[in-house]
Amino acid sequence: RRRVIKKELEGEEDIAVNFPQSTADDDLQPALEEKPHVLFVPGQSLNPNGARRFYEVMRGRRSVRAFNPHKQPSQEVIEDCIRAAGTAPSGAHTEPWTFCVIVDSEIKQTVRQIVEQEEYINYSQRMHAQWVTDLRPLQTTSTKPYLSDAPYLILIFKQTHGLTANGRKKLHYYNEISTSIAAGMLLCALQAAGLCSLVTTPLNCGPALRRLLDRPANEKLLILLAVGYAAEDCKVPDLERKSLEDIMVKY
Ligand code: IYR
Repeated sequence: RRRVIKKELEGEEDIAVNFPQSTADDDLQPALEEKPHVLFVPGQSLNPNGARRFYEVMRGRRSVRAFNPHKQPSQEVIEDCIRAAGTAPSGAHTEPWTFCVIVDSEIKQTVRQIVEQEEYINYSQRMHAQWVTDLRPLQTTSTKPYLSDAPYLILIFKQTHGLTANGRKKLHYYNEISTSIAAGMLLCALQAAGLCSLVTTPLNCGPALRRLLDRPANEKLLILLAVGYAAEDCKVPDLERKSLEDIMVKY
């Protein structure tokens, strides 16, 4: 029976079938406090025309790789954006994310060194020729000035598990999906605040960056964001986006 479940779940078997420790049924407790539900109160919207206005904001977002190092967004704005990200839904409401905000120049410089060193190997050895070729229109290289120029770096870690009050392993279901959703919401909030951002997923840099920031072993780097205002002469690729007809199928 177990094997059947495994086969049907395709890759989700770990969370569905493999419990971290055998727990006698009588001392099973939910990680969340079990209490009566409360009446749902609808939140604020951007209406009238909320969806259109939100789309108009988001369509202006571009991945920016040249930042103005002299124009500093306020810490409060960054904090509100991370608050917004922290409202993301998560598996069993485990909130399995950590947002590390780096403003210190020396730490940014060290992040840049770590990433550039790995990216040099990525571009020259680890990424196959087709991959490097596909990136040519974006003009990316292993040199990453934005990692030291951007006023903020936000390193988003997924927590693969947590700890309960009594020191047991707390399962973080769908931690990667949950943290990715939160990351997407952070990108929206940054755009709404008039800030530019760049998503990077530095290949092979996770462990070194985790150690640099003293994060525990249950935290794995998911995404590294550079955040700030674009440099005056910032250029971006001349991209087009798929039309609604190309991304939506109606039934
Ligand atoms: N991480 C590398 C390479 C890279 C990969 C993809 I896929 C991109 O869309 C962009 C870059 C870098 O940051 O240069």
